[in-house]
Amino acid sequence: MTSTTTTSKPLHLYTYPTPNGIPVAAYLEELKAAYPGVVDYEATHVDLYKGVQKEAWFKKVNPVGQIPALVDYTRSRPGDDDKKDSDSQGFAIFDGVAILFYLAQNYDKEFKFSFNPVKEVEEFSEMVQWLMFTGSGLAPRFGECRYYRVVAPGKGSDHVVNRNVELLRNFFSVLEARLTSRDYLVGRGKGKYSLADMRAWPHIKFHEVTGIESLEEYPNLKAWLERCFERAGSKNGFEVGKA
Ligand SMILES: N[C@@H](CCC(=O)N[C@@H](CS)C(=O)NCC(=O)O)C(=O)O
Repeated sequence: MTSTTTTSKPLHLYTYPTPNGIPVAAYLEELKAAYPGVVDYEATHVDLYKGVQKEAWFKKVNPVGQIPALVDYTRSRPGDDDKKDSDSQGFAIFDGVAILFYLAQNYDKEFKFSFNPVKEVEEFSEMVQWLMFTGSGLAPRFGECRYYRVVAPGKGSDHVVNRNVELLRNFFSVLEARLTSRDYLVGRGKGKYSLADMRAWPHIKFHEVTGIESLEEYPNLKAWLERCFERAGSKNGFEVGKA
């Protein structure tokens, strides 16, 4: 893979099945099933272990050089409308949460997996809060724990390794408490499966690589993970972007 692919599908996802990549694939799968004939996409595997994400062609899609990234071929970048260059075709979005919001705004008009920011002000705000919780807390802490355990074992002091696991456990406990008497993180009653859940569950799914080997002490979290993962969209999304 040395360049972006022009496809017949309106949306093209560049990804790898990591906890940051899976939420976008899972959402696209949910949207595809919920809006048949309206939402469709193709996916390209970006080989993170070969450094494909740092190649020049990919950095035109995501200047940060990371997955996930999405190109929407039904739109163009502001200012690019008159360009003929194929590089300028499509509107590119980087960062998992930004992509989820973009898809919600443009492809989930009935708020099936989101909340109406005007009519459901509190729910929408809570969804943003849990998205931020994962994006700025759970995900980076997960990354640190995995790094010292899988990528660079023995390179971190016991203090650093233990502190990261302790902080991650705290995030697990926050989720455990939130999920008391609820099925999903946000929504009235028992809640509704939304972006907030989609962004978070893949991190919990991979808990073993962080050093938290069992979820037995987090029964609500464990049940929620099973509930989220039993969805076809989750199972399909989990496979997207594999080599
Ligand atoms: N904040 C970003 C983080 C993305 C991220 O960390 N992606 C990782 C994979 S999970 C990646 O591409 N790593 C390869 C690299 O940084 O070179 C997001 O949520 O999209």
